[in-house]
Amino acid sequence: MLGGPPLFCLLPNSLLRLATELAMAREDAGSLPILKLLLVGDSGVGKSSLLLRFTEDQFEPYLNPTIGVDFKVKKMVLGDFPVQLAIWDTAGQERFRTLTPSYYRGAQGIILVYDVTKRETFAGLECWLQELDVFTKKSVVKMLVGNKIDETDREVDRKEGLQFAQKHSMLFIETSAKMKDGVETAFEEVVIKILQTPELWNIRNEGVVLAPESRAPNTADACSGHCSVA
Ligand SMILES: Nc1nc2c(ncn2[C@@H]2O[C@H](COP(=O)(O)OP(=O)(O)OP(=O)(O)O)[C@@H](O)[C@H]2O)c(=O)[nH]1
Ligand SMILES: [Mg+2]
Repeated sequence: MLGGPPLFCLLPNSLLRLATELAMAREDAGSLPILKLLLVGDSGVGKSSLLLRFTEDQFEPYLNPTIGVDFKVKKMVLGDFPVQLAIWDTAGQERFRTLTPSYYRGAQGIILVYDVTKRETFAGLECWLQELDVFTKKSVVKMLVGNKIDETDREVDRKEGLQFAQKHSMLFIETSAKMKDGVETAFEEVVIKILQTPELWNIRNEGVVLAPESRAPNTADACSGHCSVA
Protein backbone atom coordinates (compact mmCIF):
# COMPACT_ATOMS: atom_id res chain seq x y z
CA MET A 1 0.00 0.00 0.00
CA LEU A 2 3.01 2.23 0.17
CA GLY A 3 4.12 4.45 -2.72
CA GLY A 4 2.15 4.68 -5.97
CA PRO A 5 -0.08 7.52 -7.14
CA PRO A 6 -1.84 9.78 -4.64
CA LEU A 7 -5.10 8.21 -3.49
CA PHE A 8 -7.34 10.92 -4.89
CA CYS A 9 -6.16 9.95 -8.38
CA LEU A 10 -7.80 6.59 -7.80
CA LEU A 11 -11.20 7.98 -6.83
CA PRO A 12 -13.92 6.64 -9.12
CA ASN A 13 -16.11 9.16 -10.99
CA SER A 14 -19.04 8.57 -8.67
CA LEU A 15 -16.93 9.51 -5.69
CA LEU A 16 -15.58 12.60 -7.43
CA ARG A 17 -19.19 13.63 -8.16
CA LEU A 18 -20.00 13.09 -4.52
CA ALA A 19 -16.99 15.13 -3.47
CA THR A 20 -18.11 17.97 -5.75
CA GLU A 21 -21.63 17.86 -4.32
CA LEU A 22 -20.28 17.96 -0.83
CA ALA A 23 -17.93 20.80 -1.73
CA MET A 24 -20.84 22.83 -3.17
CA ALA A 25 -22.94 22.18 -0.10
CA ARG A 26 -19.98 23.17 2.01
CA GLU A 27 -19.65 26.48 0.19
CA ASP A 28 -23.31 27.13 0.89
CA ALA A 29 -22.77 26.37 4.52
CA GLY A 30 -19.52 28.33 4.61
CA SER A 31 -17.78 25.66 6.63
CA LEU A 32 -15.88 22.44 6.11
CA PRO A 33 -17.50 19.12 6.82
CA ILE A 34 -16.09 17.64 10.00
CA LEU A 35 -15.44 13.94 10.24
CA LYS A 36 -14.91 12.34 13.62
CA LEU A 37 -12.28 9.60 13.83
CA LEU A 38 -11.33 7.61 16.89
CA LEU A 39 -8.07 5.79 17.62
CA VAL A 40 -8.49 2.72 19.85
CA GLY A 41 -6.37 -0.25 20.87
CA ASP A 42 -4.29 -1.57 23.75
CA SER A 43 -1.91 0.66 25.65
CA GLY A 44 1.49 1.17 24.02
CA VAL A 45 0.55 0.08 20.49
CA GLY A 46 1.29 3.56 19.15
CA LYS A 47 -2.04 5.37 18.81
CA SER A 48 -0.72 8.71 20.04
CA SER A 49 2.42 8.27 17.97
CA LEU A 50 0.37 7.71 14.81
CA LEU A 51 -1.62 10.85 15.58
CA LEU A 52 1.54 12.86 16.29
CA ARG A 53 3.10 11.67 13.04
CA PHE A 54 -0.05 12.44 11.06
CA THR A 55 -0.77 15.86 12.53
CA GLU A 56 2.72 17.22 13.21
CA ASP A 57 5.04 14.88 11.32
CA GLN A 58 6.95 14.12 14.50
CA PHE A 59 7.92 11.03 16.47
CA GLU A 60 8.75 10.80 20.19
CA PRO A 61 10.72 7.69 21.21
CA TYR A 62 9.46 7.96 24.81
CA LEU A 63 5.87 9.09 24.71
CA ASN A 64 3.84 9.03 27.94
CA PRO A 65 0.66 6.96 28.01
CA THR A 66 -2.45 8.97 27.22
CA ILE A 67 -4.50 9.98 30.23
CA GLY A 68 -8.22 10.04 29.49
CA VAL A 69 -8.44 11.23 25.91
CA ASP A 70 -6.52 13.53 23.60
CA PHE A 71 -7.96 15.37 20.64
CA LYS A 72 -6.53 16.94 17.50
CA VAL A 73 -8.02 18.63 14.47
CA LYS A 74 -6.43 18.41 11.05
CA LYS A 75 -7.54 19.63 7.66
CA MET A 76 -7.12 17.09 4.88
CA VAL A 77 -7.58 17.73 1.18
CA LEU A 78 -8.61 14.87 -1.09
CA GLY A 79 -8.31 16.15 -4.64
CA ASP A 80 -10.07 19.53 -4.46
CA PHE A 81 -12.15 18.46 -1.53
CA PRO A 82 -11.12 19.65 1.92
CA VAL A 83 -12.45 18.07 5.08
CA GLN A 84 -11.73 18.77 8.70
CA LEU A 85 -10.79 15.72 10.73
CA ALA A 86 -11.49 15.68 14.45
CA ILE A 87 -9.32 12.84 15.72
CA TRP A 88 -9.85 11.46 19.21
CA ASP A 89 -6.95 9.57 20.71
CA THR A 90 -8.18 7.34 23.52
CA ALA A 91 -6.19 5.84 26.39
CA GLY A 92 -5.46 2.15 26.09
CA GLN A 93 -4.93 1.77 29.82
CA GLU A 94 -8.01 0.29 31.41
CA ARG A 95 -8.17 2.72 34.31
CA PHE A 96 -8.80 5.62 31.93
CA ARG A 97 -11.52 3.93 29.93
CA THR A 98 -14.63 4.69 31.96
CA LEU A 99 -15.82 7.41 29.58
CA THR A 100 -15.48 5.26 26.48
CA PRO A 101 -19.15 5.33 25.36
CA SER A 102 -19.17 9.10 25.10
CA TYR A 103 -15.99 9.07 23.01
CA TYR A 104 -17.58 6.79 20.44
CA ARG A 105 -20.69 8.91 20.01
CA GLY A 106 -20.96 10.34 16.49
CA ALA A 107 -17.75 8.74 15.18
CA GLN A 108 -17.68 8.03 11.44
CA GLY A 109 -14.34 6.19 11.45
CA ILE A 110 -12.54 3.95 13.91
CA ILE A 111 -8.83 3.18 13.63
CA LEU A 112 -8.10 0.03 15.62
CA VAL A 113 -4.37 -0.35 16.30
CA TYR A 114 -2.24 -3.29 17.40
CA ASP A 115 1.53 -3.68 17.76
CA VAL A 116 3.01 -6.21 15.31
CA THR A 117 5.74 -6.99 17.86
CA LYS A 118 3.26 -7.88 20.65
CA ARG A 119 0.94 -10.76 19.94
CA GLU A 120 -1.20 -10.02 22.99
CA THR A 121 -2.26 -6.71 21.41
CA PHE A 122 -3.41 -8.68 18.34
CA ALA A 123 -5.21 -11.22 20.53
CA GLY A 124 -7.03 -8.33 22.22
CA LEU A 125 -8.63 -7.21 18.94
CA GLU A 126 -11.70 -9.49 19.29
CA CYS A 127 -12.51 -7.72 22.50
CA TRP A 128 -12.14 -4.30 20.92
CA LEU A 129 -14.49 -5.39 18.15
CA GLN A 130 -17.10 -6.42 20.71
CA GLU A 131 -16.83 -2.96 22.21
CA LEU A 132 -17.20 -1.34 18.77
CA ASP A 133 -20.32 -3.45 18.14
CA VAL A 134 -21.89 -2.08 21.29
CA PHE A 135 -20.95 1.57 20.95
CA THR A 136 -20.83 2.38 17.23
CA LYS A 137 -23.31 2.17 14.42
CA LYS A 138 -23.05 -0.62 11.87
CA SER A 139 -21.99 1.64 9.02
CA VAL A 140 -18.99 3.11 10.87
CA VAL A 141 -15.77 2.69 8.85
CA LYS A 142 -13.21 0.51 10.60
CA MET A 143 -9.54 0.25 9.77
CA LEU A 144 -7.15 -2.23 11.34
CA VAL A 145 -3.60 -0.91 11.72
CA GLY A 146 -0.59 -3.09 12.54
CA ASN A 147 1.95 -0.58 13.85
CA LYS A 148 5.73 -0.69 14.57
CA ILE A 149 6.78 -2.52 11.39
CA ASP A 150 10.21 -0.89 11.69
CA GLU A 151 10.97 -3.23 14.61
CA THR A 152 12.75 -6.51 13.90
CA ASP A 153 11.06 -8.66 16.58
CA ARG A 154 7.74 -9.09 14.80
CA GLU A 155 5.22 -11.54 16.32
CA VAL A 156 2.27 -11.02 13.96
CA ASP A 157 2.87 -11.30 10.24
CA ARG A 158 1.15 -9.18 7.64
CA LYS A 159 -0.95 -12.03 6.26
CA GLU A 160 -2.46 -12.73 9.66
CA GLY A 161 -3.43 -9.09 10.11
CA LEU A 162 -4.92 -8.93 6.64
CA GLN A 163 -6.97 -12.11 7.17
CA PHE A 164 -8.30 -10.83 10.46
CA ALA A 165 -9.30 -7.53 8.85
CA GLN A 166 -11.01 -9.30 5.93
CA LYS A 167 -12.91 -11.57 8.30
CA HIS A 168 -14.28 -8.54 10.13
CA SER A 169 -14.83 -6.32 7.06
CA MET A 170 -12.21 -3.80 8.02
CA LEU A 171 -9.69 -1.89 5.95
CA PHE A 172 -6.13 -2.94 6.72
CA ILE A 173 -2.69 -1.39 6.66
CA GLU A 174 0.64 -1.82 8.40
CA THR A 175 2.44 1.28 9.59
CA SER A 176 5.47 2.67 11.32
CA ALA A 177 4.78 5.89 13.19
CA LYS A 178 8.54 6.03 13.71
CA MET A 179 9.53 5.78 10.05
CA LYS A 180 6.32 7.38 8.67
CA ASP A 181 5.37 4.30 6.63
CA GLY A 182 1.68 4.05 5.81
CA VAL A 183 0.52 6.70 8.29
CA GLU A 184 -0.87 9.25 5.83
CA THR A 185 -2.39 6.48 3.71
CA ALA A 186 -4.18 5.00 6.72
CA PHE A 187 -6.02 8.25 7.44
CA GLU A 188 -6.68 8.96 3.75
CA GLU A 189 -8.24 5.55 3.19
CA VAL A 190 -10.54 5.88 6.16
CA VAL A 191 -11.74 9.28 4.96
CA ILE A 192 -12.31 8.04 1.42
CA LYS A 193 -14.32 5.09 2.73
CA ILE A 194 -16.41 7.41 4.91
CA LEU A 195 -17.17 9.53 1.85
CA GLN A 196 -18.23 6.37 0.04
CA THR A 197 -20.70 5.51 2.82
CA PRO A 198 -23.79 7.70 2.43
CA GLU A 199 -25.32 6.48 5.72
CA LEU A 200 -22.60 8.44 7.50
CA TRP A 201 -23.60 11.83 6.16
CA ASN A 202 -26.56 13.72 4.66
CA ILE A 203 -26.70 16.74 2.41
CA ARG A 204 -29.44 19.19 3.23
CA ASN A 205 -30.17 22.66 1.92
CA GLU A 206 -28.38 24.23 4.82
CA GLY A 207 -25.17 22.45 4.00
CA VAL A 208 -23.43 19.23 4.90
CA VAL A 209 -24.93 17.59 7.91
CA LEU A 210 -23.40 14.45 9.18
CA ALA A 211 -25.80 11.61 9.78
CA PRO A 212 -27.45 11.54 13.20
CA GLU A 213 -25.35 9.92 15.86
CA SER A 214 -26.21 6.45 16.92
CA ARG A 215 -27.30 6.50 20.51
CA ALA A 216 -24.80 4.65 22.61
CA PRO A 217 -26.72 2.13 24.67
CA ASN A 218 -26.42 2.17 28.41
CA THR A 219 -24.73 -1.17 28.30
CA ALA A 220 -21.90 -1.56 30.72
CA ASP A 221 -19.11 -4.10 30.55
CA ALA A 222 -19.23 -4.76 26.82
CA CYS A 223 -16.25 -7.00 27.28
CA SER A 224 -13.59 -7.70 29.78
CA GLY A 225 -9.81 -7.92 29.72
CA HIS A 226 -8.03 -5.63 27.28
CA CYS A 227 -10.80 -3.14 26.79
CA SER A 228 -13.40 -3.47 29.52
CA VAL A 229 -15.88 -0.66 29.85
CA ALA A 230 -16.82 0.54 33.30
N1 LIG B 1 9.74 1.46 17.03
C1 LIG B 1 8.55 2.05 17.08
N2 LIG B 1 8.09 2.53 18.25
C2 LIG B 1 6.88 3.12 18.25
C3 LIG B 1 6.09 3.25 17.09
N3 LIG B 1 4.94 3.86 17.43
C4 LIG B 1 5.02 4.11 18.74
N4 LIG B 1 6.18 3.68 19.25
C5 LIG B 1 6.63 3.79 20.64
O1 LIG B 1 5.78 2.99 21.45
C6 LIG B 1 5.54 3.64 22.68
C7 LIG B 1 4.04 3.75 22.95
O2 LIG B 1 3.49 4.61 21.97
P1 LIG B 1 2.17 5.48 22.24
O3 LIG B 1 1.91 6.21 20.97
O4 LIG B 1 2.29 6.27 23.47
O5 LIG B 1 1.11 4.32 22.47
P2 LIG B 1 -0.46 4.48 22.78
O6 LIG B 1 -1.15 3.43 22.00
O7 LIG B 1 -0.88 5.87 22.55
O8 LIG B 1 -0.53 4.12 24.34
P3 LIG B 1 -1.67 4.61 25.40
O9 LIG B 1 -1.74 6.09 25.33
O10 LIG B 1 -1.19 4.12 26.74
O11 LIG B 1 -2.94 3.94 25.01
C8 LIG B 1 6.24 5.00 22.63
O12 LIG B 1 7.44 4.94 23.34
C9 LIG B 1 6.50 5.21 21.17
O13 LIG B 1 7.68 5.94 20.92
C10 LIG B 1 6.61 2.75 15.85
O14 LIG B 1 6.01 2.80 14.78
N5 LIG B 1 7.84 2.15 15.92
MG1 LIG C 1 -1.64 7.31 23.78
